[in-house]
Amino acid sequence: MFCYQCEQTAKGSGCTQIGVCGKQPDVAALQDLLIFACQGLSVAAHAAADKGVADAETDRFIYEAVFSTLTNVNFDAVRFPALIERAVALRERMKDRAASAGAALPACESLSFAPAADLAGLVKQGEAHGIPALADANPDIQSLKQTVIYGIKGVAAYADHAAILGQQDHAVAAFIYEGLASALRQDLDLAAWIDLAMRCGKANLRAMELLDAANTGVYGHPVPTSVPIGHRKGKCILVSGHDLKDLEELLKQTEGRGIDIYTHGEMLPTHGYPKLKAYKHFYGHYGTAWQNQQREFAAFPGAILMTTNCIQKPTTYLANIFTTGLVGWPGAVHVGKDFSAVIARALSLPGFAEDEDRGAVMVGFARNAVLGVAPAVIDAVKAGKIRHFFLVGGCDGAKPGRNYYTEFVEKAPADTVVLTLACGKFRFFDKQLGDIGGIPRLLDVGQCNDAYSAIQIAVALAGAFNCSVNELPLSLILSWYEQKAVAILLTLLSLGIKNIRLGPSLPAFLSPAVLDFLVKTFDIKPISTPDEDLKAILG
Ligand code: FSO
Ligand code: SF4
Repeated sequence: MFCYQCEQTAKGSGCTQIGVCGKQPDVAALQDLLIFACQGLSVAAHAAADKGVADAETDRFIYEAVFSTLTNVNFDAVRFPALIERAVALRERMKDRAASAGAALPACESLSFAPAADLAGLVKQGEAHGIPALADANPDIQSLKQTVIYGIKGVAAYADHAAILGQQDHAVAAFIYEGLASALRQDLDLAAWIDLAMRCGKANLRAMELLDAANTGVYGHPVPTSVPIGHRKGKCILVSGHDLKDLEELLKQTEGRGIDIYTHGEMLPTHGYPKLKAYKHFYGHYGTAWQNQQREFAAFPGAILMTTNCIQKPTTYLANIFTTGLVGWPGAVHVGKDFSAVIARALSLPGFAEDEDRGAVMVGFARNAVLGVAPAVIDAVKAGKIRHFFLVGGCDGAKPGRNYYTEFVEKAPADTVVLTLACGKFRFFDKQLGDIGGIPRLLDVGQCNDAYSAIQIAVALAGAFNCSVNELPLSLILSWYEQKAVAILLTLLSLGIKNIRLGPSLPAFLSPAVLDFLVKTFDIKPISTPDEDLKAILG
């Protein structure tokens, strides 16, 4: 196997024996084959799209299939054959539609590839379609190609979340088809790949805009909300991942059953949505970020529902954890949208024996809430009470270097405000940073899925100060882990945002020349130390 799509890749260069995440070689091969099958589908769908052919079912499938290959989503080999077969079936249908519409299809192995009949055969096929076999001879083109493929994985994730709540735009899928089909071509030069990378960022902005419309349209705009981080006596279910619809279903199905619902990881900001917080048994938040789940889930006295990434190998709690949607782990029970089995398990487990008050954290500072107090914020900046804003956000992970983010926030001066989003916030989410004239110094914008909200806040502030986002007293201090972060980074670059500080380490798939291009064009910088970076930013 060879995989270097995430930040924890082995030795900073690539996982070759087994994934650091726990991905087995057979699953790596099946994911590679699924991407190849999706590329065949994309060649046909891209040609068809050029002739005005669009198919919502194919769009929906491409989001799910590509999202299934994202880091920490699906580790269960037996779930992949059906996806590969469906990609090929939809490819055949799309080939017919493209031909009927007068589109010329290229001669390409991906258009005639037939999947093997059994799992072992598929794994063998996947081994022949991985990165080493399909790599471009030019390392810089290879680097940009993988950047675009990984960005597309992030786009697919956001588009899938939005589609689940009824928001779809064929233009997003059309870019995925174009990008995946382009990755099979040998005739594109560096400029063409840079253009594709920037357009991947734009497609992601649209996907995130759809997701923002979906979440706020269905559940209302988040409002500032205090969330207990202790617990109360009684039966309990912990919900993790990112999916709001799964949470809503769980809340509906557990209403009146004497079970409290707790969030874990990226589900924390869901407490701010009016239609979700209305459920009285939606009690509080338990634990921290995904990479601490083995310790935290083992100590949770109820059932656990994992709705998306980031799942890790279940230990003593295998019988308590259930997966739904695209997430999977071999041996963990996978459920649809009927959560009876999760509820039955929760009722059979002891639950919390006592109430425990561990304080609370504030969530709900998404674009609507922050922009609602924009005049006060602008006045505070003009009066010199707020000197600078930091967006300290992104993914968390296990590397010790990630202490940087905790220290950075602790050391940020008292006249600065920290906006945060995604699971990286758990490095400092319970710190009491106080306020500046009633404006909290720590503002939780939401999940990584809410990066659109943070962009809208920055754009609105730039409008109010009549300057560009790059001229605002705002610095972006980002942490990355998986491919949604790659997509967000491409979005920020496609918007011309400069001076981003990125850590804890740079992606293994960036070649020295591509990195040099990013540094020269966008002034992107690796993080150094909190003291040095704060000094460089604040002077
Ligand atoms: Fe974190 Fe995992 Fe949300 Fe990622 S839980 S690492 S960017 O999947 O999606 O922030
Ligand atoms: Fe390695 Fe990350 Fe790939 Fe897992 S997803 S195999 S940790 S590079």
